[in-house]
Amino acid sequence: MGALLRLHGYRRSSTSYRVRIALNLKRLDHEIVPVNLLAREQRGDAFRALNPFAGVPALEADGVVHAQSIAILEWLDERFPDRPLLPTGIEKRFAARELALAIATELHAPLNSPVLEYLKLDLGHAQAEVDIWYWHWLEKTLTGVEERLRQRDTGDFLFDAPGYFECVLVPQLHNARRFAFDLGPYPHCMRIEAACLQDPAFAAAHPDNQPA
Ligand SMILES: N[C@@H](CCC(=O)N[C@@H](CS)C(=O)NCC(=O)O)C(=O)O
Repeated sequence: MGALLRLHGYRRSSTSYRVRIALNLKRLDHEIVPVNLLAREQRGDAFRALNPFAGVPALEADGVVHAQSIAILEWLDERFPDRPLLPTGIEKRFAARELALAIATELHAPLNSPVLEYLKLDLGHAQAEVDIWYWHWLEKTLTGVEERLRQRDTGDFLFDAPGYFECVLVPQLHNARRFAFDLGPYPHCMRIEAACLQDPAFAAAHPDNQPA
């Protein structure tokens, strides 16, 4: 059942942070291989040979490389069923995926670093305009997430313990704070974040606790 797991990632990448949390929640031994996005290592030939999407994370498992953080979360649960990230039951599993995918596809995707770089460097937008773009997608998607959490009468976590959804939510809120976004209107999101940050699995995955 054991496997040699090697996570290629960057400490401030929210998608890498998702997978770090998942590996810690599932208590899977792994090695971290830092990829310096600022030095553009992800766009070099060596990294592209590993991951043709030229982004982090990439998870090597016994020599096979997996890319795309959400697919990696799903793979981890299928490959290592102990301490599952997804809850039991079709409706609960749906709820976790619904919220996680809202963040991954409607929030992270338009705010991802290559998109912001394209807006600024290729299309010539000023940083102030890029900030407006960033806040716009945060507000739109977090409003939906917050309302869904309210409808579900959520407590400290979406369900009984942190898992799939929390792996995606917490890194995105970390990024929102870096962009000085006011999270005040999203009390359910902030309550879940605060509870998660008490958990050693999340603390160990935090960007401040990673190698450079
Ligand atoms: N959809 C991919 C996105 C991967 C991605 O683009 N990650 C960012 C960091 S969060 C990255 O590597 N950016 C590289 C770049 O800016 O060139 C995933 O979920 O894994």
